[in-house]
Amino acid sequence: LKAKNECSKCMINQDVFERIQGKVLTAPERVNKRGTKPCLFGKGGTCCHVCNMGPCQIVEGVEELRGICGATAATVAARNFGRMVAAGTSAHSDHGRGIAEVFYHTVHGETEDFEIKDEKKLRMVAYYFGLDYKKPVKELAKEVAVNALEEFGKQHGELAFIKRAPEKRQQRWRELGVVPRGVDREVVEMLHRTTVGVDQDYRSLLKASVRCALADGWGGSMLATELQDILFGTPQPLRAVVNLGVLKEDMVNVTVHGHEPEVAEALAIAAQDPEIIKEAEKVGAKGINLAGICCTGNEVLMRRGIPIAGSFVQQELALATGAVEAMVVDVQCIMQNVATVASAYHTAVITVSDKAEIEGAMHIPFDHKHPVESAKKVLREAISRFPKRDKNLVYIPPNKMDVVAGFSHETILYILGGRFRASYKPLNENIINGRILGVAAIVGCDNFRVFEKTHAELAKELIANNILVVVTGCAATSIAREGLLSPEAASLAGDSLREVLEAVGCPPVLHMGSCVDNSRILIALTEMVNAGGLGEDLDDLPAIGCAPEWMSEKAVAIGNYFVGSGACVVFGPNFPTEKSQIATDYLFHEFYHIFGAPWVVARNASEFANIMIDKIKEKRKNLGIDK
Ligand code: NFS
Repeated sequence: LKAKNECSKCMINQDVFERIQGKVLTAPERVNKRGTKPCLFGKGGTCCHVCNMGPCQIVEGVEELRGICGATAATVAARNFGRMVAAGTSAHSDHGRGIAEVFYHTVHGETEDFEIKDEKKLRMVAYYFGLDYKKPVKELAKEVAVNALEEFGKQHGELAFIKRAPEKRQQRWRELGVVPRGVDREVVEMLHRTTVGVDQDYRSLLKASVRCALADGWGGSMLATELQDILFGTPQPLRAVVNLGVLKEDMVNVTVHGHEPEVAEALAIAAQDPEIIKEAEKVGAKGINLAGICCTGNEVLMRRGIPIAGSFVQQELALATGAVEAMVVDVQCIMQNVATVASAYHTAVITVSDKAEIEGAMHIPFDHKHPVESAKKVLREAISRFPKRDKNLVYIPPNKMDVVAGFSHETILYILGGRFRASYKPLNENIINGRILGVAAIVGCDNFRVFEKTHAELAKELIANNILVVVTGCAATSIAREGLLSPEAASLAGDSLREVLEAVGCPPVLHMGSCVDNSRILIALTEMVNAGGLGEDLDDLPAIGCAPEWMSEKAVAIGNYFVGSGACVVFGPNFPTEKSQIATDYLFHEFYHIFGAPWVVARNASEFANIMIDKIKEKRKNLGIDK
């Protein structure tokens, strides 16, 4: 708690902490109780637990401290890194498969609740699948659905969206033998390679981890984004509000937490049903207030302008307001403790996915063929809890912030290029003439072990240096809380960037969506290459990515597909292979020669900023535009 009686991390007033202290134990307290130092072997990647002779904690360069099987620290670190990439890829890609199934049900008439909202995108995706994209929509959509599902189980050839990368990048991948064949195949192969006694060369393991990660970025995640856009609409800039202050005292508050937008979309439709509103009014509420948490929050913020109550680190606090009737969770990033916190209030934690149940939560299985019916069941449960709300326990912090979100790469085309000249050319021109120094992505999680506001401080530093910033995931929410996602924040930008932003009226930090939507950034970067003047491949661009507070394995997969695609990635405050200098050097130096981009680590906001600005300047120099 800082001087302002406010947690610098999640901006929650001291009153909330005092109220919940002793009542429920939350993650920040757990961090304190556990001490601040986690196991260094585990943290640095050199604890090997893939067989029953261990776990072996390995010290690099000490012969007697190799694994029982003889595994070196580099092998173990590379193996653990590969396993993180495989797990991360599986998560976002299974999300992609989930949405592909919803898409299949919808276009085969098995659910009437959803429909095709973006026909243009449907035809674009069909084109990449090699289909006759001019066919009537209904017929084409069925073929796209089948092809999308097949991408996951394909055994040979190349993933369809690989063709979307710049030609030169595709060539490099083919020469290196890292083009993903099928999403599931790459995940399974990575897991196989890393079981005891299989791939034991850190170089081979790390190279293979790129193939697996590319299956996420240019495969599962990209499919998720595109199919969601076709089904629920491609985001366009809209105004919305974030932070816990979006919860309402006089309404039934339902937070949607997790990742797949299907459930949240169905809840949004059901919440507008006059019958449901009447039921809410009957118990004395003014209606249903939906609010997002984590990436589900980002999905419905981007498409519907539904407010976000909180990022990953705020999920327990949303419940501790005492004002939430139900927290609906699907998959990913849901802390088990939400069930415990909820049990101290009248709140129901409702799991809806067959893949994710939580002890102490209520399970209402989601019927994918009748999503809105299922959503109504969930809302009725929430409504039934409203009369049980204890007013004495309710405290909704006033903190909330206006944002503009919804910057899909398609809308960036229009905003920067104008209605009649939709292209990334104007952006490239502004980069070439030096008004914009480059582009930086701040992505990934927020993390209870990071005590500074790294995201916002970094974003401020970058825009002050005329770097255009794009954000996704919980990083986006934490930057949004600080007011950087509004056009007014352009005043914090350097002079020349501000001029550009004011001309088009957009914020200096562009919210591009959830974590699967990092695929939008891959496409935006590719469009920059295609627009000309900034080289021929992604590694030529003055662009860089970072995840300053990464926590999930998904972030490692994301970072790895960006590096494999040619964009340097800075991670912090620690790196998962750190206890092996050899494996880390390979990722930090050798990857630069192989993929044209290295991994880097930074510890705090100013270190991040310095590294990122320097790297962008280096690229400008290589392009000969460093006047
Ligand atoms: Ni991304 Fe979404 Fe947030 Fe991290 Fe978790 S919500 S997929 S993993 S914590 S950004």
